[in-house]
Amino acid sequence: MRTLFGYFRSSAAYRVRIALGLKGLAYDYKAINLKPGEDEQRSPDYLAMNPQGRVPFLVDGEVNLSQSPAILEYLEEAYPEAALLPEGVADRAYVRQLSALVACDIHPLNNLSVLKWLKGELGADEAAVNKWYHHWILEGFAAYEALLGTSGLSGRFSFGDAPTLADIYLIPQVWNANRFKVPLEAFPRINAIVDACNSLEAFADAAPEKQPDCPAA
Ligand SMILES: N[C@@H](CCC(=O)N[C@@H](CS)C(=O)NCC(=O)O)C(=O)O
Repeated sequence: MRTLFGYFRSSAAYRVRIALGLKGLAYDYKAINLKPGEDEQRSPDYLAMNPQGRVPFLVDGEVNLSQSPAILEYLEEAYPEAALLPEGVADRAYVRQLSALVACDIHPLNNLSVLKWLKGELGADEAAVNKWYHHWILEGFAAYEALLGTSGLSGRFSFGDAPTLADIYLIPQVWNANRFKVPLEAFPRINAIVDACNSLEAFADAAPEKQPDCPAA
């Protein structure tokens, strides 16, 4: 039995959906409604399973995991096909470098609880929150775009011509950027990779719009 607890708009859950799709692993999807006012992530039942009260959460047989980086690494080790990391040690580190750029330096600054705290505790208005959001994405994507250019390692995808963990982190972050109307014209390499990824079924099927808890689905 394999169950993914997620939310259609959660980019961390989106990462896991892509990885499960690329590896051809079937799963049940349980939606946890993060919408302010619903806050199902704070329900006693969910907190008993995942005390951090965030998504994603994966149950894979006896294995129970939160934190998308841990889940992705677990999936890669437990189900090596299709590989999401390249062969060589230095190449693997490069893919992890790009992944961490998104996972550590962009996403945590822009996730729901941080935005709520900026508004609620620091009194930031909508314009200030948007400015904050745009800043961290633009700064992070500028570095990602530059690395794609200088490394000489990118191809159709962030590394070479097959999708890796780096793309799995990048695509949901781009979806978030589009949602918040962050202008992405300055990032032609990233835009080309987005098109390449979204032409693959695993990426397309993992999109927020395709999830059963998406109101428009
Ligand atoms: N580092 C975590 C981040 C998880 C996370 O922040 N998830 C967000 C949705 S993308 C969440 O559940 N937020 C609920 C909340 O902040 O109350 C991961 O990668 O899994």
